[in-house]
Amino acid sequence: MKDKVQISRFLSYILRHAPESIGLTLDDQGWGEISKLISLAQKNGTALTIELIKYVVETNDKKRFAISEDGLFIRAVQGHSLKTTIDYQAITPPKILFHGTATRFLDSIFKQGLIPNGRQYVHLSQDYKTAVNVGDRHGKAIVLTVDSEKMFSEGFEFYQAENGVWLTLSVPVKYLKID
Ligand code: HQG
Repeated sequence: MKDKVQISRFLSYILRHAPESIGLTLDDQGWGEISKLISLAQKNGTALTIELIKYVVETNDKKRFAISEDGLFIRAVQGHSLKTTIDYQAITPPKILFHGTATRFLDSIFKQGLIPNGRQYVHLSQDYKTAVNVGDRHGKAIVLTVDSEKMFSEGFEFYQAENGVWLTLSVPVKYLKID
């Protein structure tokens, strides 16, 4: 049986990026039927049970997934590259937000601004340490400060996923500062 981390990765891949890879269909809010997910995953050689899925969802370090109130559906709460996902509600962001990246991306970022790069949104965090961890995944981490207050006052929309991750479509260079 796969361990918790492997299952979380599998669910991330299926629910954020490629449900069709196992033949699963998600609705326009990103929900997939758990019973179908289990049977399709089985055919794909990944043994899942409802108990295992619930356990992974509940204990997930970043609360990446949510199960519907009726217990029948599951979705990823952020991180999608799929176009049809969640209608997040635009809300007022904190004054500043952080984006962790790798030093090797800085030249490009300070030319183009932050772009989603395959995902639907640029991911930001309220917490500095989280940004360092996100940056570490890509190389030598560096944290950028985003002037979200100014962006918001100039018409940019911000969203917050259920797990606290902040999302916006892009961040132009003028709102970015190296921490
Ligand atoms: C970079 C994880 C060059 C951007 C994390 C990042 C997060 C540019 C990379 C979530 C650029 C995309 C998302 C530009 C942005 N030129 N590079 N103009 N604009 N980039 O993985 O934010 O564990 O798609 O800085 O914790 O690293 O999966 O995004 O380095 O919350 O749940 O392009 O994924 O969560 O990388 O991470 P990613 P991210 P999970």
